[in-house]
Amino acid sequence: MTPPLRVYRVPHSTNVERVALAAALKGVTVEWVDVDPADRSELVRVSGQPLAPVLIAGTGATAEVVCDSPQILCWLEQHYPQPPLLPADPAARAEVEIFCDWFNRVWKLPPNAIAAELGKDAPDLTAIAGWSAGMRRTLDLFEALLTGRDFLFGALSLADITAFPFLKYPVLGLSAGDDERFHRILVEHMPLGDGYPGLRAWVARLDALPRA
Ligand SMILES: N[C@@H](CCC(=O)N[C@@H](CS)C(=O)NCC(=O)O)C(=O)O
Repeated sequence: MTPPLRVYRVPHSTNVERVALAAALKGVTVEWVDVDPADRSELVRVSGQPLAPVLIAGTGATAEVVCDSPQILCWLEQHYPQPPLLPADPAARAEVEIFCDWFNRVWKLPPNAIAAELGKDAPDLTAIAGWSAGMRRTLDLFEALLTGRDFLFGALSLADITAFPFLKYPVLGLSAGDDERFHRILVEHMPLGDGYPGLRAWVARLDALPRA
């Protein structure tokens, strides 16, 4: 019997949505454990850190605990290889892996920096304007990647799953009940105007996919 797969989540979480998308595409049933964002004690108890998502595979002393959404996506890909979310061709696979790494370690920094700055008593508006301009510039990169193709690297992959929960904000706006500063920043600092048809169509395509 397949051991139960539990995933701890908080509401409106971008990183949780990555896991929900990948699990649904792979037909994996997830037992969601809802965590109150104001009380992370259960997350800390099960994983030693306060951030969601956390995946727990199995039960008891042999249970595997995986933190950090990129690690969880990797775990799902290894344990549930079908359908693959990484290309079989090594060069194409490396391109997707490099994109995901860039997205997680570089692209995410400006919106996080803006959120931290806005939390200060006297935010540095010049610094915010610089980070904001950097975010807007990346919109052109995503639009270019989507030229003549439906997904960022051709076929649906971890690149799309990794980026969509963040890039959906300027297209879809905030969902009901979502008042997170970080999400508002994603809406406000990536204005699309009348442009970015490829990005808009891609967001609609991804949003139509199931969630576990
Ligand atoms: N690198 C982690 C980041 C996880 C993370 O930041 N999770 C957010 C929800 S999307 C969270 O729990 N934030 C804690 C907080 O807002 O207090 C991942 O990709 O899973």
